[in-house]
Amino acid sequence: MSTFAAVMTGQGTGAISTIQVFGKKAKTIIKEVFKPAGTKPATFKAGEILLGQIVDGTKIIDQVTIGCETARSFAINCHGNPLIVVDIMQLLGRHGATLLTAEQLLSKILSAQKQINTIAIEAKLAQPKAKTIEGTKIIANQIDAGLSKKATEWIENIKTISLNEIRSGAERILETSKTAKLIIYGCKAVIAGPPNSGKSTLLNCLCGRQKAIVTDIEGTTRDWVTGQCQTDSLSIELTDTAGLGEKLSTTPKDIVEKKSREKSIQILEEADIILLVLDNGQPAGQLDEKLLEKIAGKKVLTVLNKSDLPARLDCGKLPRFLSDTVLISAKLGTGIENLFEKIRQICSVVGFDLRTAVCITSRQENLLKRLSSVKSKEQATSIITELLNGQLHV
Ligand SMILES: Nc1nc2c(ncn2[C@@H]2O[C@H](COP(=O)(O)OP(=O)(O)O)[C@@H](O)[C@H]2O)c(=O)[nH]1
Ligand SMILES: [Mg+2]
Repeated sequence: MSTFAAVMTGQGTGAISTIQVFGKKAKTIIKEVFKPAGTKPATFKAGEILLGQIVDGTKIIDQVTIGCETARSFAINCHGNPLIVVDIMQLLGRHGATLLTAEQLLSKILSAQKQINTIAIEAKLAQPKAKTIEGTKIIANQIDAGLSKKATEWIENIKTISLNEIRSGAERILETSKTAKLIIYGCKAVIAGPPNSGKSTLLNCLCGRQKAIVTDIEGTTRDWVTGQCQTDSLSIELTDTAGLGEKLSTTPKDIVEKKSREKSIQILEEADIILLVLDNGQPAGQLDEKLLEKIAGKKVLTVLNKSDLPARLDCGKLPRFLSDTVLISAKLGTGIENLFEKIRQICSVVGFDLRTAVCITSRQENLLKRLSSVKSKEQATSIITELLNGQLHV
């Protein structure tokens, strides 16, 4: 195994940055680039913290502390200026360290611990990406329970368990994982609907601040505006896009409008849920057919806005897939808790068992897909073994 270095702290300026050096020659490299403060030579014993300078020959790069974590793992804590960080990384590179990303290095460190399986390593690597506390719990549970436990059980009982049981088990995990992913990585909600129905007002109301411009003039929203909000275990990324429901069916006037529309359609296709905002104070106008076509197969919540005005919209005339409705006033902020509750229901996150087995990486997902149509016990054993102990995809 060679020696690796990576910046473990976030990109950009910070008070302090941490560079991890890990591997067989880590101590040798550290000794070459570190000059301890004071007169005593440094011992680099595990558990020690050393104060000194990172030097390139006679040139001082920065004053640092070094945490000696094990005989082959050291954390250099330097000042957070990115220029200093780059200088130190380049120096380590010249002294023989292979430069990696934080995630790549973490996977090397974790893989070196023989007793932990690949699912556990993937869980540890995914942990910082979770958007909610519940998401972190789902991930953590895959280590001792969840997917690790399920895969181990399959292997232990491979002689007695039926292929059908394995196939349907894998299918169930894939299905449950869709909800788990929303809790872990967040849910993308797109706000669509006719002009002036209150889409931008809703975005501002849900984000708790003025992100999108609101006026009575049609076409006020020219681009797409995003915002973030949270309801219990669900972190929601909202997008208010120009032209969604306003003019998808018409021919674009120019290249800018064409590009803007293409982007709007892409955002729509990637959405987990559509919030279709209609003006409850107006009789039903013609809903854009292209929009309806695009959202027909998706999770849709029809948001009847402007509940503070006399109701004029006849919901009975709406297409069937728009029948899940909630009445709000985005301007007054009323009905918002009901709206959140509906979103949670539609996303199936209510009462989700955080200990259930789910897949959290595309490697796991691909293996489970193969397992769901497995043809023999030998093939099943090989796929499950790969699931537990296969190569990481970092
Ligand atoms: N009475 C009332 N007016 C609203 C409500 N929500 C939005 N509006 C008004 O409707 C107009 C259009 O709102 P806007 O958010 O720009 O609509 P968009 O075109 O769908 O983004 C503005 O004058 C808003 O103040 C509401 O709940 N009640
Ligand atoms: Mg708008």
